[in-house]
Amino acid sequence: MPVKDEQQLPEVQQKKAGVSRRNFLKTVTGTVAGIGISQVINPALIQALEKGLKRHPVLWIQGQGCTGCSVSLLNSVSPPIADVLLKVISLQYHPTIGACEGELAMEHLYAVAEEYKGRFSLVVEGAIPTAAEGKYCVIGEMNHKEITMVDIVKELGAMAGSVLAIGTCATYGGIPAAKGNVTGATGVMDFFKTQGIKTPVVNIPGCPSHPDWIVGTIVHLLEKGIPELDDVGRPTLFFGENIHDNCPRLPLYEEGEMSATLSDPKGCRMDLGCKGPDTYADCYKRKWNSGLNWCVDNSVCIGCVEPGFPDGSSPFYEPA
Ligand code: FSX
Ligand code: SF4
Ligand code: SF4
Repeated sequence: MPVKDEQQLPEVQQKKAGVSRRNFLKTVTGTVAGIGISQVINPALIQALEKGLKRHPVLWIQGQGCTGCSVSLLNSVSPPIADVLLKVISLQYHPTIGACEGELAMEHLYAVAEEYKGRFSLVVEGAIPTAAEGKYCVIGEMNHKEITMVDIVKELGAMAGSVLAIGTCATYGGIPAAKGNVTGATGVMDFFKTQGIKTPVVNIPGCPSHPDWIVGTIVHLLEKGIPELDDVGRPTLFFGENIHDNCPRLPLYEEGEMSATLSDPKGCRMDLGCKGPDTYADCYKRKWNSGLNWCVDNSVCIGCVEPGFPDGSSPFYEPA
C-alpha cells in the first residue's frame, strides 16, 4: 500500500491525527515539551512516517525483573502497541510475547544479532545477576549449554549499535539490587564498565517505565540518534524536570497545607513520604494510564526513576 504523506490525508483524517508531522517530529526531538507522545502518535501519523522510519531490528532480553516494563509498554493504547512493534521497529526477539521458544528462539536471537551487527538495538529489561557466574538467571540453552543473562548482555551488548536499558532494574539495579542483594544484581551501564563494553546506553528508568518514555526514545533514536542524556544516562526530554518544582500541589506545600491521609484528595503529600523533591521525571504532566492519573493523585511519588531506588527512597513512609 503506498504511504501517504499526512498533508495528503483527507481533512477528517488530518483532524483525527491531531498534529502535523512537523509537530510530531518536534515533539520527539524535545523542542515541544509537555505534549504527550501518546497524544501525537497515531496510526495515520505512523503510516505517514513509515517512509522515513526504516524498520529497525530490536532484540529485547529480560533478566531480573517482573516484566512490568513490558506490560507497561504493551498497555500503550495510543499509539496501539501493535503499530509500534510491527511498523516502527522490527521486534525480532522478546521472551514474553515471542511466537517461538527454546533453542529455535535462541538461534534466531543470535542470527539476527550477527546479520545486523552494529545496527540493531538491544533492549535490556531487568537487572543482570553477576554472582555465581551468572547462574541466577539462565535465559536459554544452545547445544546443551546454558546461556546466562551475563553471557547474553556481554555478547549482544558488544555487537549492538545501541542499548536501551528499560526500567529501574536494568538501568541502576533497582529492586533486585536493593539491600540484601545476594545475586550481585547490577544495571547495564555498571555492567558494561566492568566488561569494557563501549556501546552507547540510554537509560529509561521507572518501575515500570512509562510507555511514552520507551516509544519516544525509540523514535528519537531512529529519527535523530541518541537523545540528550542527563548525568545518569536518562533522556532529558522525559527526565529533565523536578517533580516537586512542577507539581500541581506545590502551592499547597508553600501554604503548608498537608494531606493527613492518602484518602485526603487535597494537600501536599510530603508528610506522607512523597519523594517528588528528589525525583526528576515528567509524570506530573504526562500522567499514567493514558493520562488518567498519576502517583501523587492517589498516593505519593516514591522516586522510582532515581538511581538509588528503592533503598534511597526507603522507608517510603515513617509515621511522625
Ligand atoms: Fe524492574 Fe521492569 Fe520494576 Fe518490574 O522490567 S523496573 S521490577 S516494574 O518490570 O524490571
Ligand atoms: Fe512536592 Fe510531593 Fe507535595 Fe507535590 S505532593 S508538592 S511533589 S512533596
Ligand atoms: Fe515513579 Fe514518582 Fe513518576 Fe510515580 S510519580 S512513576 S513514583 S517518578
